Amino acid sequence: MRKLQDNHLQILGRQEIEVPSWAFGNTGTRFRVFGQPGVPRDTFEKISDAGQVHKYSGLAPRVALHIPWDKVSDFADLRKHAEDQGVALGTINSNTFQDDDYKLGSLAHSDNATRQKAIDHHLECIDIMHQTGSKDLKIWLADGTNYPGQDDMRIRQDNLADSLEKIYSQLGEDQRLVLEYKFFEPSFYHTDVPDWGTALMQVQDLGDKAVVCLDTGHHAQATNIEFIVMQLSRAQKLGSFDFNSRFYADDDLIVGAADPFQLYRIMYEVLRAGALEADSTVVFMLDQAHNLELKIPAQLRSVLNVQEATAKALLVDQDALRKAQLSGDVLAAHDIFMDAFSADVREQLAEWRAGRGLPTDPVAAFRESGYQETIAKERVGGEQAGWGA
Ligand code: PSV
Ligand code: MN
Repeated sequence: MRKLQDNHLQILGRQEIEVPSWAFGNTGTRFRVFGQPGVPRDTFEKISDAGQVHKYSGLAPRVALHIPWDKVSDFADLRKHAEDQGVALGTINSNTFQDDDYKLGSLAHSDNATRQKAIDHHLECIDIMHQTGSKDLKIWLADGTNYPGQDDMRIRQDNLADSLEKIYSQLGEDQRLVLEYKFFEPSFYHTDVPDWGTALMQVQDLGDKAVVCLDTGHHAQATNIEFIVMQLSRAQKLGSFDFNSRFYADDDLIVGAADPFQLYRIMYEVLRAGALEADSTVVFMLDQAHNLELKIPAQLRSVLNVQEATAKALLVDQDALRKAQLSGDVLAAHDIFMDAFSADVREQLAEWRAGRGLPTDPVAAFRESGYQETIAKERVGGEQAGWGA
């Protein structure tokens, strides 16, 4: 069985996976949101919970925020609180999908006043980024239509380009605009940014500081996502990942739970793209909702799943693989690729953790810590955070 070598361990040592603040709040389906005791009542408590994920895994040093859900009166205070918990504030996600004014769209809207409101929201997000020290402004739009003829798709695409240009022009020197696509939902007929091709065209028109976010749950069944990773990287527009897994649509389940083999294939193309190199600018993030399971251990499981898939991808004997490919030996090439996937890296990763003063089993260590019981006891009263807060 192939074993992780020093150079692999070095790469694993610098892996960082951002966790989303919204993973710690109450969520559910459109039928029901189930509450859990101890769920945060404000952004500060969400950050404290996120700090636990990093404390036990050593993999999650940043927390992504969603505006306005995570708006606080003093972001300097929040930044300091994050530092005290051993983490930093990361990607700022805008939100133009929960306001009546955006019923028919936001940045692509045909009405200029509504469009301006959405642009202004993004400028506010940029202001916040200056206070939090965040580098990325991530934009996912619910814009689209439900019925053929409802609006002019072409004009909307031009409107979107114009809105993005206005936002892009206000970015700071080291800030980026990251455009996320999703093939449907909440719109069912057409979506204004439905696929990587549209996202790529839009960001290519903007400039170097505009890149694409690939959310693994945002594709049709059987889409070859690793191909998209490769293609965006060739275009130098692979900006970030929202990791999660799906059985049907945008399920937002634990990454690697539905299809560990797909996650491995994605991480292999990530590796091939140089996105695990020290100078890479690609950001890795989770975008998940934990409706039934406890949230902190679920986030821990998720970052560990990404690490495990990465370790397996690192085990691919790339020289042997290329040789087999060039000689046209289909089965040998496939065997080499599968061999790394079949390797059990869990023991080596546990050793790696022990060497860094981390618990060999982070989920068990968290469970034994008593943190979950403490927050359940202490966080009473007030309104729990959830979808939309
Ligand atoms: C949309 O489904 C999405 O994936 C976007 O990333 C949002 O920011 C996130 O969910 C949370 O609403
Ligand atoms: Mn997402």
